[in-house]
Amino acid sequence: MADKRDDDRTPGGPDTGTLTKTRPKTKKPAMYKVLMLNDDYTPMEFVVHVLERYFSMSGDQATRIMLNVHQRGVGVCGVFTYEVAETKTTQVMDLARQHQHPLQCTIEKDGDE
Ligand code: TYC
Repeated sequence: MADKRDDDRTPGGPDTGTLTKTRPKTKKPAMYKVLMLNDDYTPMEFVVHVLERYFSMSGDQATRIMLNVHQRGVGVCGVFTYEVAETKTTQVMDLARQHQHPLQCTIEKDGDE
């Protein structure tokens, strides 16, 4: 014999309810790329130093990124939350200014999140 509850599955019957999907309360923050721009005057060693110091790159990694920027005009130093990206950009620009190098960094919203 069928369970009595099977008969109750009619619209408005006792088993009717609203199913709410539980959404995680945490949302991934938007991410931002720190871009470094090429120029004709900033010494290569300075750019490598900046990449090691502010973007925690190894010497090899920093040299590769620097040469990439030198050849292509622009390159990605890393992807961070907005505040971190902004802080790093400011730190790089401040150090460059102190050394009177025209090195430029910019921030761009990361597309693929
Ligand atoms: N083009 C510079 C030179 O020949 C080196 C350089 C590389 C400068 C990367 C900026 O973001 C940069 N000295």
